[in-house]
Amino acid sequence: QEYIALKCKVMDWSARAMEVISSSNNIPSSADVFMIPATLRPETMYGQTNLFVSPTITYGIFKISDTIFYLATDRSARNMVFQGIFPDWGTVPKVMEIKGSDLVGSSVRTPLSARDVVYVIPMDTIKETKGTGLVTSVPSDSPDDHIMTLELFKKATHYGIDPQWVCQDSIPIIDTPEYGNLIAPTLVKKLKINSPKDERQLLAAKELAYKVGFYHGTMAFGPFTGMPVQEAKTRIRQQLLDSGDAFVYCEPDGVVISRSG
Ligand code: ZZB
Repeated sequence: QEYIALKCKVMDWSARAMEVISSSNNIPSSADVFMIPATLRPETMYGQTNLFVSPTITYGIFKISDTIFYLATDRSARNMVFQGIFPDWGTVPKVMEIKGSDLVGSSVRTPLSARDVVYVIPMDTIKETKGTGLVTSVPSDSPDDHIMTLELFKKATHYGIDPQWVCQDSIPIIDTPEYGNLIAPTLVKKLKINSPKDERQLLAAKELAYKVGFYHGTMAFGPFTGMPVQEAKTRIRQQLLDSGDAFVYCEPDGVVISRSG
């Protein structure tokens, strides 16, 4: 599986993350830390409105240089080691750990997004075993992201978050003949999905959104407006790689690398 790993620079840490990081003393205050969500849909990056972390995952922070650090799961870092992403081949340059729950409320800059700076919010259904364990929220085109956003806003107290962190406006970025320019909210309504726990319907909605978005979608935002998604996808992917805002991250299918880092 080939993901695009996006470099989202931390603009502000949550109070809790700030405490953990400054007490560890391993990251110079002048350094940039990037949270690294992994996506299969670079063409949707215009529509990012939040960044999801799992409150129950412990993430690692990895040193790229004296001034650049990446934040992702240990598991993804062990894969990155063999892909020339870290400075020394074969070595995981981990400098510290931080809990996902501590990251919530931080803010990051999101390359290409109409929103620019977005808040980090929690998502319980993130899998440790996939991607980098961070997910960029695109509620216009991802049914999972749309329903999680609604849930968090409705039950902010239960999730221990400030409702203002949850972005309420999906950005129309892809138009489809079948479901208009906000395919995820449309499918969530049509399939009567009420909560992130409606796993079966969410899976169906996701598959449909992937297919219709890719085969019938036309860009409705940004420099490739009017271009079919199939064509725009490779161009936007390349643009993100060329600008240095993203890198390719590959995951061996079904293989678990168990070497400890
Ligand atoms: C932005 C985005 C925009 C995504 C969209 C999807 C869609 P898949 O589809 O199951 O193979 N993701 C990435 N890592 C994780 C994780 N660890 N746990 C849970 N979800 C994860 O997985 C790939 C997609 O699932 C990724 O692409 C990411 O969300 C999320 F408009 O990134 B995506 C119809 C889907 N649309």
